[in-house]
Amino acid sequence: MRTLIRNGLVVSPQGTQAMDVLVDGETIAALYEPGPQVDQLATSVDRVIDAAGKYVVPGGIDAHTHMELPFGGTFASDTFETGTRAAAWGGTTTIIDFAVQKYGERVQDGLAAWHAKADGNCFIDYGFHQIIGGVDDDSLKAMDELVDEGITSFKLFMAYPGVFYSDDGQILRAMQQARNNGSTIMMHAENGIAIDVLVSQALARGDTAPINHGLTRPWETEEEATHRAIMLARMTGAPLYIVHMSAKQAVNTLQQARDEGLNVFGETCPQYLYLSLEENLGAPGFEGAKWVCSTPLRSREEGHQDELWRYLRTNDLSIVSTDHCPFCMKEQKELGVGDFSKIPNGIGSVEHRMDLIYQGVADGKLSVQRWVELCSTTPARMFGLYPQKGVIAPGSDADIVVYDPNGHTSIGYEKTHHMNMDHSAWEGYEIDGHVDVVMSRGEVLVDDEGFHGSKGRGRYLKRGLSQYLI
Ligand code: DUC
Ligand code: ZN
Ligand code: ZN
Repeated sequence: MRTLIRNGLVVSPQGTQAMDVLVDGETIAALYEPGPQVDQLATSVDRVIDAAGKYVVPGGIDAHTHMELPFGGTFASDTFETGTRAAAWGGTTTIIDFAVQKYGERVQDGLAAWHAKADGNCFIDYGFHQIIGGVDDDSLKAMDELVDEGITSFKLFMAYPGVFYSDDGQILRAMQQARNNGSTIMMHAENGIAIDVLVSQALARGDTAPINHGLTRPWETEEEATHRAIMLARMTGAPLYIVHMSAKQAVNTLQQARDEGLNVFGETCPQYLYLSLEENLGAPGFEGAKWVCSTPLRSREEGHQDELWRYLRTNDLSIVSTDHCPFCMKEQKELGVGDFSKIPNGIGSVEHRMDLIYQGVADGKLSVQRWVELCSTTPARMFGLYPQKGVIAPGSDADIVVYDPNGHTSIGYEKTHHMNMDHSAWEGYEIDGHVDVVMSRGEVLVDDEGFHGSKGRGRYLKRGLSQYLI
């Protein structure tokens, strides 16, 4: 099957260029200067997609999702089937999900359980990071084995004592291991010991509403943990990637470390760029539960959101992922009625990331090149998928999105929603752009006729080491 995408503007971090793209089978075969010489080729291919007036961009890579994550007595409501289908609808053609090693479990068993959930169920390609829930001699050894299996990044938690939490000694040991095997440590940087005290004190006072989730996780708990993680990384020489950053003070600390030349990187998510403690977590009644996630949404009055957009521009934040971790209100978020600490933590966004960050382009906050860099190219390079993914170039997988900057997308539960949730955290968001065509390894999954993908076509991706490390 050969497809020619004609008349579009191909976008990469380096620039935008009018180019016609030839796809042969699963890969990109060639790029041509548009003109009459391509006319003849157009008559010999199987399919021509007209991208006049549109951007042709590498498929989105969401490097932070949690399909079916066990959390707070329930499971994230998207399966690999529903979650990857929704991702494709929104122009994301690769996810990297987090396999979980629970405390007391063998790392390899946790990984096998994740393969059992994902293999044969995905609509798009997928890889795994590994959560290490219990750092000990066995799990440290397993880290080396996993690197050989294409899992080259390991997430540790400074929050959630008694569940995923690692203490500083455990973090130090895992970082030493990563330094030796070339992998990256991903960190959930929040001081969970301090947070647990603040949570018990709030509950004892009778402060049980969802907004207390944010009030008991003040920015200091994120900044302190970020600083500590950076110092531990500095001692070991390990590369560090801090996930879901939301506090401007924490990113400022990261910025200083980057300015000193440390191998430290930061990620943020759409919810921290748009939503806030006051308007969302503080919504009347139990409504705020929709937006309970960790790190929490921050105060708009304090100006975190604007600062994060700025840090995206200056590359102090390098990637936008979603931390997609959806829960329904009914029977899931509702577990926390009368006790905010029992609300499962997470927001579903995997379907909307490309649109929401494109809106930053439409609003003049980011260039279109930076959009592609943040949502596709850097994730590919950071997590060992480049140049198979993250770029439109000969030899790369034909994961391609045709995006219409003159189109429009109304996000809402009744409108564009395909995630397995009973509400949308993004209800009412209007986007000045539209995902027109989504292609994954040469196969059109989404076009103006609807959805064409099939379950199980997505392949497991064995990842290499990060390209950003020395
Ligand atoms: N944060 C969330 O909001 N959900 C899952 C885990 C996490 O760290
Ligand atoms: Zn986390
Ligand atoms: Zn997460």
